[in-house]
Amino acid sequence: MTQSESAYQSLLDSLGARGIAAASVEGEIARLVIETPSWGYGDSGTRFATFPQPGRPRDVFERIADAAEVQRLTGTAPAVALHFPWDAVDDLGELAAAVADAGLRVGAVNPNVFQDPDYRLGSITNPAPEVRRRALAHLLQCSEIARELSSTALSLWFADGTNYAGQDDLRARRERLEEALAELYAAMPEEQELLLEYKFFEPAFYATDIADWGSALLLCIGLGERAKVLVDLGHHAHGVNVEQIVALLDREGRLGGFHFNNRKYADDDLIVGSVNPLELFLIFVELGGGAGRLPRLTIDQAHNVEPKLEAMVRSVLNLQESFAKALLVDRTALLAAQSAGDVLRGHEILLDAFNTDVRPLCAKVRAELGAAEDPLRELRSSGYVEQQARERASETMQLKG
Ligand code: RM4
Ligand code: MN
Ligand code: MN
Repeated sequence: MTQSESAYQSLLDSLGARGIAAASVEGEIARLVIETPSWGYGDSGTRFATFPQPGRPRDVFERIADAAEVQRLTGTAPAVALHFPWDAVDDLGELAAAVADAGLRVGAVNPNVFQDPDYRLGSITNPAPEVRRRALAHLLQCSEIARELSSTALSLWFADGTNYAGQDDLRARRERLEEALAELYAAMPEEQELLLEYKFFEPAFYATDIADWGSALLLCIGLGERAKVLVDLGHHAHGVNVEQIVALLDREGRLGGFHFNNRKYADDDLIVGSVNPLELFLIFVELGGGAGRLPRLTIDQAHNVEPKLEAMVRSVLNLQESFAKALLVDRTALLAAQSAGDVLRGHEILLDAFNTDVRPLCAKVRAELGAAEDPLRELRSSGYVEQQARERASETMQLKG
């Protein structure tokens, strides 16, 4: 028996002793779908510096090639989220064909109304009607792009907000927001969801127009059933119980999806699960088991000093492992402990699942999917990054950061 076979066998034995059927857990892991972000592959930096990495993609086609490599290695990342105009091309048909040829599909389409100089005082909340119209026109155009690329979600994040009390009227800004979103929602085709992301600060430092889940949820309820809240793990104040927010939104049928990343301080956009793996596990526990129940799971990270492809692969693996651990929770015993009012037994049941080393199980699933048993080792030995470094030598533009 090889080392990995014996690791797998001893995990099977211990799961068997706990009454867990490995086959059904493996089936669910195999069905997990993670969207990787096109913008997570390109150059990014902090506001202090950008350090271009050898081999980083220079355009959307090269970003798609890298996303396909992550899918080849993990078998769990078949969708790529796009950001416009960062990913803008002359011919959308050509882009759609490139995505399909790479064995991928387009995930959420993300408009960008935060970089143009016109948006200094906001986009759809801007006091100037002509700026609001321009921002709305871009959102409408992105919905059209999403339709042409067979994407089923328009994922919105607004940098809108104010830096000083008195800078603008908070209620007027809310009205402008509602008005623009209603017009957008009315124009969106049936198959598209409108995902609304919140963030409590940055770049606005006094009042962000969509600062928290409650603010986003109110807007979604006003819009209609296809409007849902998107939870970015880096967008809360310290101490906020994110898994509780997840449970609540899910219960209301308004959990549209995630932007996965991790943070120690603010919106750090570090590798998901790298700082607080327990929180990530508890989020998957709240999502309640099977892959079929999961909302859209997108990575939203900026890899500034870490090797980009390794970082993306590590992120997918962390998500796969957290999800696998959540599948191991003994729900019957948990319910019994909770009904009996046994405070620490329920906690212990969660820790039993969290502390299980599921790596052999995930490796087995990846091998069965035709992906790599050990994706990081395979990436390092494949020479892919070195080859791209030779082929992609010229300058590029900076994306997120
Ligand atoms: C924001 C937010 C958005 C992302 C931008 C670039 O903090 O997370 O989702 O598109 O960054
Ligand atoms: Mn985000
Ligand atoms: Mn963010």
